[in-house]
Amino acid sequence: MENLQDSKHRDLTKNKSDANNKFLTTDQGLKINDDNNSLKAGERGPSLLEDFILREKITHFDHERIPERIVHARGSGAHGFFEVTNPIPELTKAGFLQTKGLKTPIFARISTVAGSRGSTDLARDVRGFAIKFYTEEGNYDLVGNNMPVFFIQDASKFPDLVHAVKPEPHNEMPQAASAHDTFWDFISLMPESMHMIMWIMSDRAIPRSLRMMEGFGVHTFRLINAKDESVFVKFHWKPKLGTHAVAWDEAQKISGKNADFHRQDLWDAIEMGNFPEWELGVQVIPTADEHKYEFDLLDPTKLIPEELVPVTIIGRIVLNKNPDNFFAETEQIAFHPGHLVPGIDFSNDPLLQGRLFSYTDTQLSRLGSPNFHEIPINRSIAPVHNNQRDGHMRQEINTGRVSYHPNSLGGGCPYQAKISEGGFSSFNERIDSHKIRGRSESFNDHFGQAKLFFNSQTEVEKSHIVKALRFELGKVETAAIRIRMLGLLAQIDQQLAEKVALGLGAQVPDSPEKPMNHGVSPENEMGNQESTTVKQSVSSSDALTMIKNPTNSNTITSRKVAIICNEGVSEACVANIKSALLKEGAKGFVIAPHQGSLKTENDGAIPVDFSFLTASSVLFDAVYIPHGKKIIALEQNEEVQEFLNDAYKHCKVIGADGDGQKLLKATSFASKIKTSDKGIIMKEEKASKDFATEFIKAMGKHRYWEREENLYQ
Ligand code: HDE
Repeated sequence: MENLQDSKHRDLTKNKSDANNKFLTTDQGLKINDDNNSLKAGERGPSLLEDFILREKITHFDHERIPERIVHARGSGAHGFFEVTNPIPELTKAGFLQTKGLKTPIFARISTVAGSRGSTDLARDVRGFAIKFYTEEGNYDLVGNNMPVFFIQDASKFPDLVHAVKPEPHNEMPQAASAHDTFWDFISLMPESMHMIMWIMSDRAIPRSLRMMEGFGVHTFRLINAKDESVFVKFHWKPKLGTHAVAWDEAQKISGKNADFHRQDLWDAIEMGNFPEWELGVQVIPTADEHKYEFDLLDPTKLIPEELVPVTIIGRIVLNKNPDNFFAETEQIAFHPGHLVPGIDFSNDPLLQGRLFSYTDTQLSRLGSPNFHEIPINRSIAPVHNNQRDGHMRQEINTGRVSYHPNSLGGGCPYQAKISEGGFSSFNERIDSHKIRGRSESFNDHFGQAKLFFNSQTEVEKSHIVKALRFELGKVETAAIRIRMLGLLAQIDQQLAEKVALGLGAQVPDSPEKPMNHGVSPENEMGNQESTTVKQSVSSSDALTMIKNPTNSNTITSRKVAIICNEGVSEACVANIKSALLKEGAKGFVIAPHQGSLKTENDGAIPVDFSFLTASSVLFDAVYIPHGKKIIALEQNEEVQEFLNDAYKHCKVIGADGDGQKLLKATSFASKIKTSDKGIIMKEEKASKDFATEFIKAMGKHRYWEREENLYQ
């Protein structure tokens, strides 16, 4: 099979346009002589209607915007490839999974859900993670999230969920935030959301980088092999850089300092050649095991613990090229879980089933035409021939008189493919059932896996969940909603509920309120027979934590270090850390009271990357204070103090050598530093190799969260 890696790039080249050395023209190709002045009746006279050049320019401008995505409006995308490392022909006949080393071009778009297109990247939210595979058998879309479960079990509740979380309709507030009454009102009446609520209140919802998140297909899918045998699968993708988060206080500050933080991080990493990479894997469940577990495989509020079914890695996903044009590619790309190739099929998960309708439908209003598949980024590299015709902005010029099937005038073309010729056929599942509007009883355990998730977390992670809930519910104005939530949290973990209640100054209710009191009919309107809690066969799973996550590595590749400097800084110290970081693929940035250059201790000069005004600790992973004659003078600088305070508060590595230590010792937190805190590195000796090695090793742990114990009591 030909290696396909560049085939999509070749395809896109047909539509690329470069204005270098070209004349300015109208849309009709007419060369423009004056683009600065409209046509007027006299120099001081009115503009003339006949100015078709002005009219064309302004008309086009007036129509530049398209509706943003109803959800996932804020996103960033990149090109890349998927490479098979472990072919699985015994499980699927999908062509792009058959041959070791085969590279299929992809485009990935990673997004937040609730915020508008211009909203901050660091909102507490689930991240969408959608990947389009341009395979030889047509486009395959894996449209997942960075959390393996979802809020609701049935598609019919999706508009309600989204209405509840979006800014409130009367005043359009708050933007990109779930911390408001309507969201928690809805959630407190939806016990099925409790597992997802644990995920969204955990640090998974505030990733350090889009490159440091896991991806999940969420629903159960089917794979089908050439013998028409099927297995169920769950898709997982695991980041090479590990799964990491920022602190919530940090996330909020980043939103102010650089709302494009994640977008920029992804862009810069790719530009620098630090290509983000994930391993793609599957959990495989034989069809015979469909009913083996205490949860239903069709229930999207449940995951399959990796202790029960391990993830088999089948390939790697690499993002290696930024888009040429955000609108043409990242904005216009249209995903759909129903874009399938032979060998992959759906399950009957009722959330997935609803999605199969929604995605084409939404493109019709967002992209404006059923011809959205012709937009270059959406175009398949496999040939497209059918009898679909016309519509807005049709690009293809179909020749001949035949646009129907069957036909004899066109020789029967385009003809249907046999299965042996790659024709798609749905899995031949036997269905023999009553038509019902309801839900299976096997979906009724709403707390079992919420408990599993909570119990799997380290103490630090549990405390972050408590704080997140205190924050979110603390912003809720209606006391009854807060109390109702405490009642639900108590069913996950009594201590969790009590700790949250303490922060809210409220009491955990003795018996939780029934959702039925709030417009939910007792008999099954939500499918809501009483929630039951089923005993879990796994009580704790490391794959669910971030801190103990098996994907974690101690690489510091692409991490950023702030080097705090003043006039008279030791050039040797700066050079020492910079070169040591560079060897690890990380980068040091000089930050000083002013931009330009800084005089060094030997009357040399070093360039300054940022001033304290244009940089902030939250934009870096660690801080280093090198030796310098005048470094202690920064003690008086409020911005420097805030810089260091934040770095400490957000549990980052802080290092200092020589006189740099004096500045560190002059901070308000100096007296709190424990000798056991391995994230604080001080050395008398200047510019030593040992210091750099220790600093880098410390950064490998990402954060020293245990520091929070003496920060918040
Ligand atoms: Fe989506 N979702 N979704 N969703 N979703 C959209 O399609 C929808 C769900 C996901 O970068 C929309 O083109 C329904 C789960 C991603 O372009 C829309 C339901 C998961 C993206 C839509 C769900 C997702 C979307 C809006 C419940 C994780 C962004 C714009 C039945 C497995 C794709 C668009 C991109 C986007 C509908 C639930 C992932 C309206 C009805 C569960 C990553 O069609």
